[in-house]
Amino acid sequence: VTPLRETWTPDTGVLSTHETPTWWNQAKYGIFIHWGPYSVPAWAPPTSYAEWYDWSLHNPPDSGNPTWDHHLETFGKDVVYDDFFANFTGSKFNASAWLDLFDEAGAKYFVLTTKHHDGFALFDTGNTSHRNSVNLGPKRNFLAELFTTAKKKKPQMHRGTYFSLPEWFNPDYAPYGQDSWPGGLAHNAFNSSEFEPYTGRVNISNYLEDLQLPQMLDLAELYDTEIMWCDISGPNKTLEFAARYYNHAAAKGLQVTMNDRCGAVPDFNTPEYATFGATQSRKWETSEGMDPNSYGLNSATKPSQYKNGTTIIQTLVDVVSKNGNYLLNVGPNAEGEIIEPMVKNLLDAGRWLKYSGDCVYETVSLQKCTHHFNIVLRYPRPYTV
Ligand code: FUL
Repeated sequence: VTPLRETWTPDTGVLSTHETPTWWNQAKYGIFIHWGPYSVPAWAPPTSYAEWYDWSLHNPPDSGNPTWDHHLETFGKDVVYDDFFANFTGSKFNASAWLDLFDEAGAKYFVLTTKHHDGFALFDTGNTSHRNSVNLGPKRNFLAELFTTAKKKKPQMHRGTYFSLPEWFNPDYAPYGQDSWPGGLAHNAFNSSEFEPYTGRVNISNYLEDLQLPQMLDLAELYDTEIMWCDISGPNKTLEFAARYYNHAAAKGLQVTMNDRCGAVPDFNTPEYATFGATQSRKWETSEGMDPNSYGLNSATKPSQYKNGTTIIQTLVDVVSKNGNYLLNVGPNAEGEIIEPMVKNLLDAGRWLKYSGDCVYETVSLQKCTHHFNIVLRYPRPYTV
């Protein structure tokens, strides 16, 4: 348990004494949501992530690349990635409906992609960048809507934020070299002498100080995120961030946590589409899509390929038995709906959790639940038992 401290300082030794909170250790099951302009094309070849559409389109920038071919056929060569912002409407986004679903599914927390590698934020990024859903496209602050509704309607549901430290094609990130397009702007995939726009960029002098850190601090201090779920790591100001985050949390009486992709002082590790062979002494969390290969919605995947209720429960039980949490991802469509087959699978798993949830939540030992787990592992439709 994290020692009580009045003040956290940006010091590795101090910050590494921070640990995952009890609520997170006990929660076991969360819903991850990958939603952004990539939900418009919603496409990837097998084994690629659909939320990587922008990257895949440019790598290699030539025919023979399945995303390039798909794009040409479906949208034509004049459509660039930023054109998708206009079609990312969120017109059917309903925070209450999402939260009711997560609750019925038996999840105890959720983590929303507040900004993926494409740099498009689902919250107001103020004067650090105008590349967000408040200035562009839907003109809505989806993070605020979801968090405010959650605080009001489902106060017991914990709230987390995924945040990509790099922005792939932002020229302001290019000096750091890592996980960005060399030199900054993307060459047009169909005409390499042209560059694509990086819509919403504002004049800043230092990506880390003027964009990355202030955006992370807003998630902590304006939105009270309880899970800072960073991605990619790389150049960062995470020591400064963590000290401010933990001080803010202490002042507000919140117990918060940070994953291992913020670049420093992680509370927990995050294997992806992977599990451990044996129980780990330190708490961990695995994430994966309900889609077998993607977090973002991929229209090329057949719903019959999704993890069904039984598979979800089997995975959850396996992960929990090894001291992990399970962060299961759904990819809503561009209008903001979680599509029917995903809803069904979540609810099927939720029915089993209503019956046997006491063998999952808050557990430290699985002994008393062997019977329930045998049911899960032996019968194809355990939730009807
Ligand atoms: C990865 C990302 O590159 C994926 O798109 C996804 O967000 C996953 C959770 O983390 O590193």
